[in-house]
Amino acid sequence: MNNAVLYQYEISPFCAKVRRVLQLKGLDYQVHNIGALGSQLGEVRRLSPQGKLPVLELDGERMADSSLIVRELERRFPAVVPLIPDDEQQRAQVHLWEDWADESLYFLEVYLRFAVKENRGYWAGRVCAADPAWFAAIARPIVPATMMKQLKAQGMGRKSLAQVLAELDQHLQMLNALLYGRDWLVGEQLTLADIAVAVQLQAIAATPQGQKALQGYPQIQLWLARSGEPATE
Ligand SMILES: N[C@@H](CCC(=O)N[C@@H](CS)C(=O)NCC(=O)O)C(=O)O
Repeated sequence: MNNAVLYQYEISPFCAKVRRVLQLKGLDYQVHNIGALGSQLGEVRRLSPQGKLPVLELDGERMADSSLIVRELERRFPAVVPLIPDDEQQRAQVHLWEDWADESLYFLEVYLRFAVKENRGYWAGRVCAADPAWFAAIARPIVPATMMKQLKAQGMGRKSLAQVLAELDQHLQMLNALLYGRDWLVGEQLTLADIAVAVQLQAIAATPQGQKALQGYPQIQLWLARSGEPATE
């Protein structure tokens, strides 16, 4: 591979999933961070028809959607131990775990970032981190309302914090039970299942409420440290 560019929202867990896979495969890549301005100016729509990130450019060819990107990376750069197992039942399990992480855990995380009053200022700032200062000043106050609109349409945004935290704890109890006596979610080594769930949980753990929820589950924390992105500082 000559050239890989990851177009990303820096705080997106889907972008973290792709970064983790690129890193595990030892592939060099550049990162192009997009902020609220790029999104507003249609930069993201020009990169992908769904208007979502991540988008990965490989030797000039662009692909969107973290699940499709990871499968394409697996096809082009197979590892000795595949991230998506050959065994059909294990593949099915990986698929279910990834879908659950992307479609369920993700919205808990968006809720904790933007529906919780004391968190939203910080995360709105992170969304605008790649923007010029003048635009960030305009966009920061608007970002939480935009996220809340999406969250309400999805349904999670209509729940109370107590309900969302109860839901999160239920998920953690389930994960804890399934990890009992095991190192990995599927089979005997790291797979995309671990990565997909870990990047969402790491995003959840980056909020005070998420971090507190995880404190009761040391087993999950250990697995998270093995599976997710290594801490940067
Ligand atoms: N299924 C997609 C989901 C990607 C996604 O939802 N990305 C969010 C950022 S975390 C996004 O680009 N949202 C912009 C929007 O929905 O307009 C994937 O796995 O890549």
